Amino acid sequence: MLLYEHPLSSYAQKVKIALREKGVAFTAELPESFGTGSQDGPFAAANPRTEVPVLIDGDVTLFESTVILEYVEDRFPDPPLLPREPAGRAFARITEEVCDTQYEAVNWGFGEILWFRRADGELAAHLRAQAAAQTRVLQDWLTGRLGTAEWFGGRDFGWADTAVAPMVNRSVHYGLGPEAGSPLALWHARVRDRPSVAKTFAEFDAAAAKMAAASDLYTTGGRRREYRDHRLEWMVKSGGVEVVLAGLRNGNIRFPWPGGAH
Ligand SMILES: N[C@@H](CCC(=O)N[C@@H](CS)C(=O)NCC(=O)O)C(=O)O
Repeated sequence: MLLYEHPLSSYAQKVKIALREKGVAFTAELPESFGTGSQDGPFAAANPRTEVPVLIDGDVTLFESTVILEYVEDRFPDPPLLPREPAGRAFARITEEVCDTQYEAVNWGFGEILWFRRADGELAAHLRAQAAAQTRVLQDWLTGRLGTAEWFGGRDFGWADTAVAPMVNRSVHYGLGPEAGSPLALWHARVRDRPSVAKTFAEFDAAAAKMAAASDLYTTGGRRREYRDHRLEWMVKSGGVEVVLAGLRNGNIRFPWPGGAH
């Protein structure tokens, strides 16, 4: 199996944790054209949205991390990540949905300031504060869903843990982790000890250490960050519309396919 991915992508991390939990071998590859939006080459042929993750399993080519996770669960049912009973399955999917949309957007927004230096001075401070406040709201929401259980799935590690892990871990990386000793901090300590997660987080750490150099590709190197749906919404609602306008003026942001170039 081939997985097009980027080690910093929370969506890709979710899929890698699932594959590793199930003991499925795969080759991870960073697409050569990643971040360009180019519609040429094998990556765009596999996913016209030119987003990672993409899973290629023989004749089957899939994109969208949730669809990939569902395929992996169907194709390799043991050990299962989704609980058996309908309410538990729906609960896990809601946790994943909020992580993939709201939580991921906050993390992305913080990264636009920290890694991609999209703002400085007062605007940067404002956007960082917005991200910090929203992170707290989301971590409180997750804490409520965890309750007194060991895992988001209850007694067993599962689907929701796979989705939450990259989100909370990235907050920890940003210095916005849950309070020490809190149920969510204790869950994070448990989750990062799992071999599937430890390997995935080690790959994240190695890539994060190189981000200062990589971000120059987007300021001077001709790459364009994709501003889309929840992420674009986050930037606008949090007070960063000027970041979007500057990105358009400077030609270093793009919108999704089709017709994403401007
Ligand atoms: N809804 C998609 C989102 C995937 C996504 O946005 N991936 C980002 C990386 S985290 C990406 O590949 N962006 C393309 C780019 O920045 O050029 C999923 O769940 O797979």
